[in-house]
Amino acid sequence: MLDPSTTPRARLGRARLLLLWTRELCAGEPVEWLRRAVAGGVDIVQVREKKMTGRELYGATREARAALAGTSALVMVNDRADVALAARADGVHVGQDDLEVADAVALLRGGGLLVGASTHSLAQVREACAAGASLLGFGPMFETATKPSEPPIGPAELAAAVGASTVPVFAIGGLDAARISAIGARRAAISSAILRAADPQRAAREIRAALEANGPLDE
Ligand code: TZP
Ligand code: MG
Repeated sequence: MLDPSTTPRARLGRARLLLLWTRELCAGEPVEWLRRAVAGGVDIVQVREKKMTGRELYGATREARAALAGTSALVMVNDRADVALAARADGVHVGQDDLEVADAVALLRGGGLLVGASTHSLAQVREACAAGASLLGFGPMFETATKPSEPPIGPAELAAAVGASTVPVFAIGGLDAARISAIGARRAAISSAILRAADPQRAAREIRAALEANGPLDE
């Protein structure tokens, strides 16, 4: 577990494991699953709720913040910069169909918030870095029921993305500990393999160990 007193940016530099938290995917009570996952080694929680209204997403984000108070976990909000600001989250995560990275940065950086961006190609990695993104998701590495629409990307592209990026890159899409070992990822963003687990703390711990076994972080 990281020190909660350090800045979000410093914590991001050492972060390995990002959890996409979606309540309906949890195999048990969602806030308990969140707490247990963070106890197992999750560094960043992205509140990802595609079906919620803005007010509900605000409520879920506040709930995550309250549940994780006293831990060093960062809390980010998927899609909605306004909700991230209102709920005093640590940042927002935007995809290729959301606000542009530069606009999210312009809105949020004054408050010191982080802007994460989803990328699916080297060109998008370079573009997001140039626009001021603080962290990137890159994938999908494997097919996943969580986001069925995109074709998988191979491990060689992941290595190229990490090399091209000026900010931390989190591999995403259908990952578990074995697949992380197979593709050599040092950082990952994960939903099902933790939230669907009977023991989310153990799942997070095993995934984190696989990430660490792939080598040290550059940042
Ligand atoms: N973007 C690409 S794959 C994905 C997102 C949001 C979902 C990751 O979830 P899982 O269940 O770990 O495959
Ligand atoms: Mg989005």
